[in-house]
Amino acid sequence: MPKFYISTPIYYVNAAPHIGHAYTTIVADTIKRIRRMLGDDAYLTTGSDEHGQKVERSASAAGLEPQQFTDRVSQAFRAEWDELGLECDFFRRTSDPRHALAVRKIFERCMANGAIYKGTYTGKYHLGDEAFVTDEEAASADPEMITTVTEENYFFRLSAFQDKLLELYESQPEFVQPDARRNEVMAFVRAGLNDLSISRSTLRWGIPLPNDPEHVFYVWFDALTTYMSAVGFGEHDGPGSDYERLWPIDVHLVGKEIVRFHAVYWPAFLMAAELPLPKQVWAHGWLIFQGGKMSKTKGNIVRALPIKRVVGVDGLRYYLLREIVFGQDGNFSHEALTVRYNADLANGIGNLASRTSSMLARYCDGKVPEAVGGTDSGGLPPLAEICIGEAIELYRKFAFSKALETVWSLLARTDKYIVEHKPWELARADDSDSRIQLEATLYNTAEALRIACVLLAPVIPAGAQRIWELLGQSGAVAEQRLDQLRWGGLAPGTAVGAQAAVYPRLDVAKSVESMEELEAEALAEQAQLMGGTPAPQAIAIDTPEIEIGDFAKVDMRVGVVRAAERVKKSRKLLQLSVDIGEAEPRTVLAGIAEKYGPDEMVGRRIAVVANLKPRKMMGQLSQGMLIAATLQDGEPHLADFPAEAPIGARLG
Ligand code: ME8
Repeated sequence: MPKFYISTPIYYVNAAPHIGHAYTTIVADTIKRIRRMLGDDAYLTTGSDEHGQKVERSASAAGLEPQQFTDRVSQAFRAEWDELGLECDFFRRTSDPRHALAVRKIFERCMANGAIYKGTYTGKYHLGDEAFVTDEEAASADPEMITTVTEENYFFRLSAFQDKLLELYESQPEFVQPDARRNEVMAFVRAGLNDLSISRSTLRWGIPLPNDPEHVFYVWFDALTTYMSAVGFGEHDGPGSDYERLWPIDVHLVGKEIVRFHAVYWPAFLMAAELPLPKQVWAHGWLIFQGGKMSKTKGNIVRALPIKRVVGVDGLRYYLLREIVFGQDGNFSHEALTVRYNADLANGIGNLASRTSSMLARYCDGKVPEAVGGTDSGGLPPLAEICIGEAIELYRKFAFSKALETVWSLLARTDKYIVEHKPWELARADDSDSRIQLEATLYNTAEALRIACVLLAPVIPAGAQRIWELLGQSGAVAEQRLDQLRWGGLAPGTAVGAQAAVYPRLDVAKSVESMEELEAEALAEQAQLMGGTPAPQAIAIDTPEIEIGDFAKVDMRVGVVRAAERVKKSRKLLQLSVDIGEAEPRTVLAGIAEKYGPDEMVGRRIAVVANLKPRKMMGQLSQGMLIAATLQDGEPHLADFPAEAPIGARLG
């Protein structure tokens, strides 16, 4: 059986999981399911990227040791993938000692081949990407993210690999995909490569270098190696091992912002270590929300679990794969997601499934009839065969949206076929010719549905399994082979399953509201996850220094709460009407309802950030933020003022 091995990036633990992470992991899970249904022995690896300065900083902000902090956040990622039903075979943490074995082994091989040297380097450094950048890149980056670093480091001789890398992209055009990303990578390499700093002596939270334990590996040399350590490289990598069976990997699936690390650094490291290269790096686009790429700093983040709780895993998966053209950026919207769910899942395949099963129950004693003789098959058998071929080909190219369109064309044709043949009239007509026609019509309908169901199993696994059972099929639909799917596989006489709504229709407005509500709660829970309980020792303030001008940008005012009420169905949110001396009081939503009741709030003088960009929560614009401290108990403690504090006075 051919093997197939795919990875997602390993996610940083300095942010809790959001839908951008879920997107890549869902797509990777879908690809794995497709490959398995094409007969491959398919594996998926993911994990968490836990070393580095940012994590050290986040851990200390949470009052935890880096290991404790990363244990907690890494577990949140793992739990998220479980709850979304994603079938990850390997989850590798960079803080796992087994991972260190792999990093050291690659390093030693690179060293033995002369690709590593110790030197001093001064350069512009991007704090967000944790990488040295060119002057040009520094100029176009957020200036706050750029700093100058001089250090004695170990360097990887990346500059020596320019020709070999270009040869790789030329000889294997599929190595970086899609083509736009390949061109970008090639232009970057053609422009000349700088050597790469791969160690730090100023950092403790990392893997010590085997030859110089004062240094720890820095970021990409460490992180990229996970794809190999996950399958045992450096630990059990001899004959018969997972490593031997699965490496080289077939696809690294990544977001487009990290394509360079995967398509330039990584193959260069492996070339230097004389190890087999990945077969492909596939870089997808970004989910855009509220006008930008989601980011913790911008606060424009959406989480996957609140969505799953309202539209189910299939609703989320279907939307991401159907609505967003894979490879391109795509806007995320709760409303578009729900509308899509209703149109294609509830009214589309869900409705066809319940119509089909109820007609089989009513007219055929709950059994699949024979399709002998009888009626015109409405072109369904050849259309189904074409769809099978096309969907498989499109799936292989990761053109998910088009593949789904193809399957929906079969579903639409089947709906039309029912309307044209009116089984209800044939059933009433009580003659043998009508009976034959009725049975043939229902057979063709059920068979088209079965084929669509198998084709869709990688994308909407839960609903596909329900439809499978509704059609009386045994076992798991996921065990079916896409490439062996043919018209006519439905056996006459099969007893169909009990009827059930596969995808109940949703009220769009209410569903969006529930998702936003759950989102606000998830946000508060995740803030707690990241914030944690401070350890009892003295805290160290190690946030970067700012200029007075930076502070002056934040306009904080004394306000008084004029009215307060709980936000319906939310445990955490209070809606406040806050007077900061403007003509009209503002509406501010605050996640404090578990600590403060509405009555306690009215008349209270509080500190409000008055120039924060308004944020929509639960369909309402929140026009400010209250200042509160989170102490050991994890609860918010409001900063407040005595009654004589003048309303509207500026803090600072
Ligand atoms: O970059 N849209 O980790 P990370 C689509 N640790 N995908 C998104 C997204 C969005 N808005 N936001 C995040 C790292 N992603 C490194 C990787 S790999 C050896 C080390 C997804 O936590 C996308 O896959 O910042 C992106 O590449 C990844 O999350 C970045 O995750």
